[in-house]
Amino acid sequence: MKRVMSIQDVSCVGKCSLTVALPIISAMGVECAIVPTAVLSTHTQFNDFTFRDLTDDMEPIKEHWQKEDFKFDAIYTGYLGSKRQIDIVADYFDTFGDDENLIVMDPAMADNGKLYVGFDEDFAKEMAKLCSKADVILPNISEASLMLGVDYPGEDASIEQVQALLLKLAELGPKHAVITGVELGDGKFGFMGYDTEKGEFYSYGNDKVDMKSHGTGDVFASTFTGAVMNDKSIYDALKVAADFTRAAIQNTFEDPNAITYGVNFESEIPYLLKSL
Ligand code: PXL
Repeated sequence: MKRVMSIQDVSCVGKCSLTVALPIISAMGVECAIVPTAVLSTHTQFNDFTFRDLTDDMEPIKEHWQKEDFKFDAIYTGYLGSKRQIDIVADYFDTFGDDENLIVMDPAMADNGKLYVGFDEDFAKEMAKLCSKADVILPNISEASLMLGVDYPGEDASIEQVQALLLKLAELGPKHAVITGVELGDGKFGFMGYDTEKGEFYSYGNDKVDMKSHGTGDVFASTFTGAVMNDKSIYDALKVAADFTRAAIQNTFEDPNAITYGVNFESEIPYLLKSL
């Protein structure tokens, strides 16, 4: 069985980060080992959330795993709580990354042009440096602009603007730069990517569901990682992730009793597994 290491927080209520990565990656038949970076009562879009910083546990966890000689087929990182955590994650990449495994980075830190509570522009620049060590990076438009220190073009950025961002992201050093949440024209909504080795752009989208939801980037990144572990190519795994994320949003959109802080990804898992 393939084994993924996922490094991100536990938001106890919020359907994001590890409470999304664990069920999705496990359901896809892949072991999901975790490095919890913090425990929050909810994600940071709520008021008055608690925050237990687990930075001091990260190095001892790494050292124990080195002693046990654990190997990982992928390392997938999401929300990180501080610059010090970014440095420690860089060390995880150096320790456990090799030519065989895949490093996936979702630099979860912003949406709609705004950084989440607790982050500043320096943090975004540090995250940009970490991208040099990743195989695939999965920012949204806000995260891409903030990491690059360029003006935010808006959620309705043109294809040309997104391509310009992708070329700059490619200079940070990942093998694939992928921007999620892109308007592709004709009502299609999805991702655009750039393969730095082939020098080629690619994209894929579905009909847009008219709803903005939380945690969808985490659903996307988790599904992508699980799909690559199921032997999909990078592009096919991105498509599986885009289809599943859209299905989860659509399900939530049609649910009169839906919660507002995340999406109904759980109900769509059986269909995800059929698509593998
Ligand atoms: O979904 C990204 C995310 C992850 N973790 C925490 C968050 C957010 C988004 O707000 O607050 C703690």
